[in-house]
Amino acid sequence: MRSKKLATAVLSLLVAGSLLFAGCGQKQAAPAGEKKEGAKFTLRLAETHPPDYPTTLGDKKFAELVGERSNGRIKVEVFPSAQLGEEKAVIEQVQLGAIEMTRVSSAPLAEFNKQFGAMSLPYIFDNDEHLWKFLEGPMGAQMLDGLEKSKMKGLAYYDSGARSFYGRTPLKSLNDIKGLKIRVQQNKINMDMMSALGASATPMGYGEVFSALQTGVIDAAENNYPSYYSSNHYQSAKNFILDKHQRVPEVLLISKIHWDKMSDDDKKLIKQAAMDSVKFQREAWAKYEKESEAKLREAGVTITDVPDVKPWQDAVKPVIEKYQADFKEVLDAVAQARK
Ligand code: BDP
Repeated sequence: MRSKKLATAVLSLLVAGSLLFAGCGQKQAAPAGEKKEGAKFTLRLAETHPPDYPTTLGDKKFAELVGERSNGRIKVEVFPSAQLGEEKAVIEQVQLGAIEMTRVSSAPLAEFNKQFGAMSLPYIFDNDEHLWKFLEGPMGAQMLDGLEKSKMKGLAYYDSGARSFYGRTPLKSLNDIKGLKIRVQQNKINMDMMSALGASATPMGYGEVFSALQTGVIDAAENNYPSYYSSNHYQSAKNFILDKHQRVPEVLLISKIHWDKMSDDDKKLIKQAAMDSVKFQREAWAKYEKESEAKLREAGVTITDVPDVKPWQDAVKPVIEKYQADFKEVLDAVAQARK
């Protein structure tokens, strides 16, 4: 399945790459400056989730707004279902300019831009309201702009709810997490978090988790309701425990190589369309979150509430302590957003 996906990814890249500048009558990637002054161009946007998933719906809304506002001159083409590759590989391609845009989780971004690591620290946000107050504040904007150092330009944040554990064996309390082999998103904070919980971390791309759970290569993974449901992970990991250890925002971003080639008017248009797609994405998120929870319950998944997260917070304290100094600026802003 993976190699077929990879072949499709390579093919899509080749096809899309050769079509990219077809509107300008060119076959090669344009040199800097080419997209200025009303140029016609296409931006491919890589998305890991399926077409009906709320981040993909946000991407499509963004594409629609860009199309309308540029009178069809700028086309955003969304490639869902990891057709262009897994997130980590896609980010590398975006840095190189081989893929123009992507929507990714902050977690893999952390390996390319340190500040985003803070978004994987457990329990730093009290709830969604707190998270969004932070994201919409000055530090949220600064982090998006700070991606320029990493050859990308952040445009907007999308909702991703809270992440919780799910496994093949019953998960009723913190104790049940101990000793498990758990798949994590690829960054070092997640590795430390699993050690703090007494589990062993197995980092891997999202697309590999389904078969890893099925074959028992891993015992457990963690995610929000929408991903747990749409990825079918619940079919072999039927025990979900709502510990809500992280709120990891999604990021819509563009390759700096392509961003720098655009006129100021086009940059404004793209940035505004991204920001205007957020409300739609968050509504789609809220709706899908409820629907996926209902479908999971219907499918007979065991869902355990965690009324008191204090023991979980205590267990992961060493992780916060380890990274406190590194992420001081971000954590100060997180504290500020709580007020
Ligand atoms: C989902 C994110 C997706 C990540 C995935 C993961 O939307 O971008 O790839 O988690 O766990 O919630 O890797």
